[in-house]
Amino acid sequence: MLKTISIIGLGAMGTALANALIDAGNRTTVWNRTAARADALVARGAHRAETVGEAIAASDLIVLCLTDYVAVEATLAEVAPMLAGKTVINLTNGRPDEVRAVATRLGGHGARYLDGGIMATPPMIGTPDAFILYSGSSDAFETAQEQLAAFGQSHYLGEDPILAAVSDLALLSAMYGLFGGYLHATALAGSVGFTARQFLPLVEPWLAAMMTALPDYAERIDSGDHARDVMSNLAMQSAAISNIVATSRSQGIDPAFMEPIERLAQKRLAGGFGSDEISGIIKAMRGKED
Ligand code: FVH
Repeated sequence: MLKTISIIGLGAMGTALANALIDAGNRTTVWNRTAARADALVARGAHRAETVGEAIAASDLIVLCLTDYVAVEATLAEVAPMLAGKTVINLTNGRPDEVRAVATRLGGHGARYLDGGIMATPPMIGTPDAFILYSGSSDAFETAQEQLAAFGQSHYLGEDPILAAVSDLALLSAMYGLFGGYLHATALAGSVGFTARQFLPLVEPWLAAMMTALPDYAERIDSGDHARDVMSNLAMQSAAISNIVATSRSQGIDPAFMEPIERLAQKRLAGGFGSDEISGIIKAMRGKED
């Protein structure tokens, strides 16, 4: 059983993680490039490491939470050999090529590497709504599982270290699609005088109702059958999408957010799939038309 944990990176998220570990009774060592960001945690009982090397030496379990992998590389450049025999959990957002490079390099130094994707905002950490995706060394996950429970629900996805990062980016893609759609809709409604507050009681229940379509879309995507029991065919939806793009332009709203979906819908229409559900657009996204 691991006795201490070191957190490297005390931005908004790293601070939330460190607070959750302290709340759960863990002996927690903290380090941040800008040292003052550790002050409040030290006041709550964390041990301040003066250097990254000191943070690594203090614990068998090292958690990294930095802006990006450039920061990870910069932080570990001098101290990577010190990670031999340690468990490293990297909760920094990154691309699969970056994850593989770091996993390979740290593995070469004898560290057990677990990559993670945090599906929560800082205030959610430590609540049942927070979940964290992990992939990489199953030994590392099993060893650290008890401590990781302080952050929220843990989902271990498998030995391939890129699984968590790609799943994290996929979920963020869904989130940015939602946010982008909401912002475009609010701009368009604003062009005829609605404030965002006035528009909210319309857009919020509409999005919630449309979310109920996802299980049906998932069935269609996995079966490849987008033609059965169609309620809202693509030809009809494509006409509406083009109306959105044209009306955005005429109302002085940049249609950039909606143009890609218009292009994909038209590609499917040109392929003869106008009577399918809109879920069939995924085939155009995958570049694997029927
Ligand atoms: N905050 C959020 O809502 C999201 C939720 C989902 C997960 N993300 C990911 O978490 C990583 C860290 O995000 P963050 O919110 O803590 O970010 P910041 O508050 O901006 O803090 C950044 C920390 O990174 C340190 N840092 C940056 N560059 C370097 C470097 N070259 N060398 C050493 N440290 C570096 C920075 O240090 P300092 O500026 O205070 O000295 C902060 O500790 C991130 O991957 C999100 O995608 C958060």
